[in-house]
Amino acid sequence: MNSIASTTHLVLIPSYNPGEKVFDTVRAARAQWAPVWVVVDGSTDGSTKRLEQMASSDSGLRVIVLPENRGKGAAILQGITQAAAAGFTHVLTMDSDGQHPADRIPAFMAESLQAPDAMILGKPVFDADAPRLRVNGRKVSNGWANLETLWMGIGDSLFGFRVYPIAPLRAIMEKTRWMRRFDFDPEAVVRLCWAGVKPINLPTPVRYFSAEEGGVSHFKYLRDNFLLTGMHARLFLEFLWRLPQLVIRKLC
Ligand SMILES: Nc1nc2c(ncn2[C@@H]2O[C@H](COP(=O)(O)OP(=O)(O)O)[C@@H](O)[C@H]2O)c(=O)[nH]1
Ligand SMILES: [Mg+2]
Repeated sequence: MNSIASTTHLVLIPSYNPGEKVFDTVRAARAQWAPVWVVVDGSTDGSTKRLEQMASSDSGLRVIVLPENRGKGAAILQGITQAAAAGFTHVLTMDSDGQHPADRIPAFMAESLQAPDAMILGKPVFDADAPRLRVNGRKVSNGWANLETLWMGIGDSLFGFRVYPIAPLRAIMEKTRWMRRFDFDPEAVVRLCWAGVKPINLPTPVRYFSAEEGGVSHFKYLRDNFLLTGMHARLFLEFLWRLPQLVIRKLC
């Protein structure tokens, strides 16, 4: 494989009952980059064994298996803790279900190598199949995230194709019990902005697959919108407390 090999930046793919698409997703990521780590989060769909088989013949691929499902953020925290222990400084997170474009990995990594203190955020470019409810729903989360950071430049609060500097992300996650499920992506960008990590946004195509095409989603509309609303309520209260400091930073 002619993928780019790195000792500082790795691709991290959290995975929970992802369906068939995960195998192509991992192959596509590996074609671009090494190492790629998959964190299997208590999957029960048989994907674990097949992923472990793939890793057994590929030194650029590692599969970390967690015994029970704890959520996307919890899986990412596991991954970045082990990545830091292995000497990595940055992770590119991407979904396991084929929605994110693996061919953008080198461009995101190059941007991060240029600006290692920044976070590189994908800004989704939706195809015609994207469900309107999801596209419009994220405008609400984006509005809150921009207010909570006084418009410091978050292009999209929910999109999971991103490069994070590991150290500040870990420090933030270790201080809270939240950010373990679908509240991970928006809370991470808001808190990293508060911590002074600058966002760089790159337009990124995102695909939506029908169930017949192998599309799988674990987003539950009521449960997860409830989680996201509670998260923005928490962040908004903390924002009020941080407001003087944020205004000073904005003006300087
Ligand atoms: N580790 C882990 N990852 C998850 C879990 N739920 C979702 N993910 C990851 O988050 C990505 C986005 O979730 P998904 O269910 O596809 O939501 P959607 O794309 O917003 O409809 C998935 O592709 C997985 O990579 C979970 O419970 N555990
Ligand atoms: Mg998805």
